[in-house]
Amino acid sequence: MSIEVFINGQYYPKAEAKVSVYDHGLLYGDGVFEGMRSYSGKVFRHDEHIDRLYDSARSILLEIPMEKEALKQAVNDTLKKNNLVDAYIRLLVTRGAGELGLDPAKTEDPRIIIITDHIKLYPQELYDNGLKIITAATIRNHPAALSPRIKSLNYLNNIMAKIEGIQAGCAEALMLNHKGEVAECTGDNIFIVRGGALYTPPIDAGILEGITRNAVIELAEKAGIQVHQIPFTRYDIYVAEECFLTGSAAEVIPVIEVDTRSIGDGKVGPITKQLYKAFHELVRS
Ligand code: PXG
Repeated sequence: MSIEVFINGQYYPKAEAKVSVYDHGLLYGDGVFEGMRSYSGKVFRHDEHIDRLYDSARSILLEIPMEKEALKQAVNDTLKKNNLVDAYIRLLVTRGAGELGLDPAKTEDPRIIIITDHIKLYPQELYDNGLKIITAATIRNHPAALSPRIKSLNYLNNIMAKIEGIQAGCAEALMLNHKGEVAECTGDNIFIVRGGALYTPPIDAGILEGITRNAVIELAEKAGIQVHQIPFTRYDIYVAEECFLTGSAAEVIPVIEVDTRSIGDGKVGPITKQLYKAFHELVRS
């Protein structure tokens, strides 16, 4: 059976799920999105994702023509319609179609699109043995230009860095902020371990407030691991004992090399393993 895609209350087979070429989401990247996961039929941290979507939309003056509860229900219905239990969900809201020109007032009828499918960002081998990453020359968007807290349909900033990573033979790339501090990776937040404590950049380092990041912070604190959300530089990563990334698609994935430096002893560390295990238990509970 083909995947059925939700667009503004109707379902369309994957091949027929289309929007106008005049949609400002396509013309200008004008819109917002969420990438979420369901486990055993339940969307992980559904409310948090929905809240972040509405906050992204509010900050770009885009009014989502649907109540939060109804949208949540539509996500669950779309999963059911596709008989998916362990799935990836791409929820997006475009500004809608209209005349050419940047002015959002030229558009009407935002498109609400729900795609439920599968995603596999990294092969299992990388979860077992860890990822190698490099620092991209492309810095993360300056928060005064476009806040990295907005999950907008314009991901070119991250895509430019991702290309740099791929060209260097790495599946992910680290991005710094305009101050030269560590921000995040192209589609994942970053954590390091030093002296048995966990460090991750604060939100005002210019990052997306990852929902997986927040879940891992809670799990660490519950396990009695100290968590510090403070700015740090690449130096701190190079001398760290462990490093890992978090994201809805990636979940928790170890990093064993950054900019050709082995992290710790170059093997997946014990705290990374502990939090990986705790995260998998959490999403399946
Ligand atoms: N930083 C950025 C820039 C992201 O795009 C994260 C951090 C992690 O946030 P969450 O809330 O997911 O823990 C993201 C999320 C994809 C894909 O299709 C990307 C993300 C999530 C899901 C799918 O590559 N990035």
